[in-house]
Amino acid sequence: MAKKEEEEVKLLGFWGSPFSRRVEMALKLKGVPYEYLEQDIVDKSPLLLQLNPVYKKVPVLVHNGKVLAESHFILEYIDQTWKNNPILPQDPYEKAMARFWAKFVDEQVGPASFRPVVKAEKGIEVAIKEARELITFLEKEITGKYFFGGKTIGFLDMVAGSLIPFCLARGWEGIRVDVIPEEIFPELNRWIKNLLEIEIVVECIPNREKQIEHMKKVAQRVKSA
Ligand SMILES: N[C@@H](CCC(=O)N[C@@H](CS)C(=O)NCC(=O)O)C(=O)O
Repeated sequence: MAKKEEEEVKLLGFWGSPFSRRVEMALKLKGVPYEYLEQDIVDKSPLLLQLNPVYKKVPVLVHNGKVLAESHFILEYIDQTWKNNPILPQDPYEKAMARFWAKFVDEQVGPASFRPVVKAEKGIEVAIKEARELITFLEKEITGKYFFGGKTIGFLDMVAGSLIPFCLARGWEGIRVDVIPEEIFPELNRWIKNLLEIEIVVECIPNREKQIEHMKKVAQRVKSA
């Protein structure tokens, strides 16, 4: 019998990047072995620039010579290539909604949650209020559900789960800005606890102290830009 050809899966990522971490979650959930190539996202490697000349960002996935960028598309590619443990819902409406909320998380919730620390032009209080107004939509979405994906983690859990538990819920320790306190967002905090029961999620969450130091540097870099 012909031996199945070895698959080549490489991931260019950065330890503190939620976009990289969600791709690792997906690969781990599918049980796909991969080689991880840690990248410097400030002083970028020739390899990163060569593989992602358009955005010059991580994550980049290389599968048998095929190169993919942008985490949402990478997650979809992984889901369609390795069919076990589905990530996206099969139902067309549910699938569209998972994509809708994932886009909302990355384009709205993420930047708004960083604004209180890095670019609070209208002041920290206003920036926190604006971020919380957006997060309220997610609080409503997760109410009554174990995960956004139902009983098991799915697309939106990976997208939101790579951003919220270690960026927002860590409360910007050291800077003392808590965007998502339990009193205001009990359902999301319950969801975070559910996520933390999943081994592959925990494996993908960066070290707390390292993350806090990193976020302080990011805030400084953005402020002085
Ligand atoms: N939309 C992209 C965002 C990726 C992204 O922002 N990656 C950051 C790391 S967290 C990066 O590589 N930044 C380098 C830069 O902005 O030059 C995705 O979903 O993959």
